[in-house]
Amino acid sequence: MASSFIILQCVLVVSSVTMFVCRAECPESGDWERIPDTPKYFCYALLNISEGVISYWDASDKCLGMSSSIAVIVDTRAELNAVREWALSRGLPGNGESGFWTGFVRTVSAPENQQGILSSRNKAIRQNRTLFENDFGQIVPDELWRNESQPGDKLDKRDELCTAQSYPGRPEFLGIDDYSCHEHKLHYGICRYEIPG
Ligand SMILES: [Ca+2]
Repeated sequence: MASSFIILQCVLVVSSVTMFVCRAECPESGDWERIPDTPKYFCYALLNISEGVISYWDASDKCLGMSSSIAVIVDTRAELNAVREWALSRGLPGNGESGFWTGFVRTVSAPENQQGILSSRNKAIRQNRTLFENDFGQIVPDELWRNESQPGDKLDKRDELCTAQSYPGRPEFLGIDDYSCHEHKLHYGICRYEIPG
């Protein structure tokens, strides 16, 4: 359980009222770090880059195994940029399309039919931003999408249910895109851990 890894730092505060003030920290096991310009109750860890790119489901599973964390999610574009810059500083390759998975997933699949045709209904599903949610059922904030043509710019056999920050070394590509969760173009993983409040 995550709680077994929590370290409580307690300090004795002597003032008009004497008390102990305790502050939770990042999990002790693993390379967890705080990232400047992100909420102070989150810790982040970059999954092993040397293992190469992985599927979203692998990234999500690995995070779950690390203090019950999740594939990174953010609330704002500025926060996404802070995570991007931190990951680059920790060894995330910045020279290609592969970046890092974000924990927003489309809840409804929209494949082509057996004849390889995408129905207008499924095309609309792919382009429906409100169908992409995080683990807490929160819809992707609009400002996180990379540009107006995301999601659902690919209308082929790939049903792109997962999301990632791609081209991490290119600031002009800041924002998330939809990708197939497990094939074609894969990404690296970043886990986010929430310090219990
Ligand atoms: Ca896309």
